[in-house]
Amino acid sequence: MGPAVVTVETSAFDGQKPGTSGLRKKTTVFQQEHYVENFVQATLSAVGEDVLRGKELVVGGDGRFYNDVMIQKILRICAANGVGKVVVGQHGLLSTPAVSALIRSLGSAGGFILTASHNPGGADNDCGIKYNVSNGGPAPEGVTAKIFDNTKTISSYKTVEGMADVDLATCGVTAVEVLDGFTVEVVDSTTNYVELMDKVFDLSAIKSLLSRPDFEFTYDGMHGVAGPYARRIFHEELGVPLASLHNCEPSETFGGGHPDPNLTYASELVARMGLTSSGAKSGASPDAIPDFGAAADGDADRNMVLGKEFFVTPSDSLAVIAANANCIPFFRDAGGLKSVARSMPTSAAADLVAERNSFPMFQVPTGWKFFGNLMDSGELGKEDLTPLICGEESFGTGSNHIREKDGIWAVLCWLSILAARNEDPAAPLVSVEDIVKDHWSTFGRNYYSRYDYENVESDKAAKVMDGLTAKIKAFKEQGAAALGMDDAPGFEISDCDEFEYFDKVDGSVSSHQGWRFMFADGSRFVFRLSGTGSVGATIRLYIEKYEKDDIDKPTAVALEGLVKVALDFSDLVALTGRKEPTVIT
Ligand code: VG1
Ligand code: CO
Repeated sequence: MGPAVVTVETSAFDGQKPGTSGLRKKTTVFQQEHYVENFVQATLSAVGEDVLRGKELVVGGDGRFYNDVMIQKILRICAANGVGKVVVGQHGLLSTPAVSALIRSLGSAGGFILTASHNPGGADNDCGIKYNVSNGGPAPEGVTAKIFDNTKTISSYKTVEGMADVDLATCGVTAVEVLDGFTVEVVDSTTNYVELMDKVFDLSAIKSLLSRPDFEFTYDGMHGVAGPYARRIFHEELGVPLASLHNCEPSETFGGGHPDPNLTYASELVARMGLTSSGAKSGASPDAIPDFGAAADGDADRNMVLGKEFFVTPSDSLAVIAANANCIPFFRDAGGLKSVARSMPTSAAADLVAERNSFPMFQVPTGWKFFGNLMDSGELGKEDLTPLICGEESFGTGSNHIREKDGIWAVLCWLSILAARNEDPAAPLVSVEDIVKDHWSTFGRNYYSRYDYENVESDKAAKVMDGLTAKIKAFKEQGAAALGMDDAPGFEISDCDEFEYFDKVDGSVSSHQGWRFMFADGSRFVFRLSGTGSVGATIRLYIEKYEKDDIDKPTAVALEGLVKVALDFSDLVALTGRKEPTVIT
């Protein structure tokens, strides 16, 4: 007897709700019988059997523990549901941006990405699944809502009994005998992505920069899936010695670390770049510090960029890339950048670039899925807003070359800008710090910081947020006087709300996207609850203050007063018992 399609009875699991970016839970939760199958079936049913019949899907992940098991389950369920073909990255590895790129170049119907992104991996940590649609981007809210509905009512799923595990170690096509015919093609994880980067950038200009004797480059793959891409691009294409590429071997547990590229978790790289976890100079000898350092998260869609003894905030990075987009052939050849978009909590630095260039700026809720419609605006019959650069304060930057944020792309953007500023090999090196400071002196500086309070008990977090909702209501009804801020002279809230986004392209509305408190001078603080955690609640506090001329202060000094006001105002310390945040960036 060959493999046969069977219907397996199951019952619904609670909480299979896709968050900011897919479904994320403890690995032990994913390991429960039927758990993965339920979610995958709910997804395929949400997309529609008729839509997927005979079509192709892409599957790959960041190499974390249990991905291999999930991939084989997905293959069986796809086969049983009439999907024609699944393209899988070799060894099951594909970065999030590479999946987006593959879906687009192959014209696939969509894809599954197995990752909990920046969350740690391993038997005691997290797993995740996200579904991307045919434009290569994360499933929009309409689709994720349908998936969640299906998970609540599911009573059976289809799979193939007797189908052996497909060998993912060797590239090539495997035909699996099932009712309608079904094939799996294992592809090299990096080739398609590298070809795309070669089209977007002038790699030879970057290669010249990297060959300067006074320019040292270093990269940290954080033991995630960025490693193989970094080796292919930075080493094989651009000539960077392998010794400069650290932690570039994907590991099931990310080497026991937290694959989140920020000042706290990328501590190895941060120290190598001459900084401490607060972003201050560590006092290491500048001669021994590289000129450029970068890191990625588990699934390689995030990036952190550092200069010698210098941290570039993601919000500034977005603004600098946007201001210098013409250094990059992808933008230059299309006649220059047409618009910029950022998530609401991201600083307004990019807005100033948009204003100066008279192109539109869009502010969307947190999560990459909201950028997709802007990128597809032309195809959707609206004014074409592309080429477009998008970014989030959470170390995510990207453009319409794909429909996800892209960690390696962001590094290549920075290298392109550096290459353009350093065309004369005999002139002294223009550094990352020089470029950012030039930017500030032109546009002013948006001092910015994010405080994360991880793993707060959910009921305590809810109390903080309920308090903020009540204050917004009081402000709307009775004005600023009702906020009781007399002990904070100089800080008068000029407006506040719960952010709501109206998507001009498809007319959808997304409400309750964060609590915003604005001041007359453009300063603000914002509170949000994270949608990517797997236990308890994570409260994020975002603080921003703009200075036109006073651009040389340490961030902590510039924001001190505002942080105090935000904490007093929210009563966060008393309500949660947390005196200090878990991470400050
Ligand atoms: C976080 C970030 C958000 C990002 C999301 C997914 O979401 O704040 O900007 O898009 O992670 O990134 P939240 O809901 O926890 O604040 V990734 O690289 O983890 O897929
Ligand atoms: Co990620």
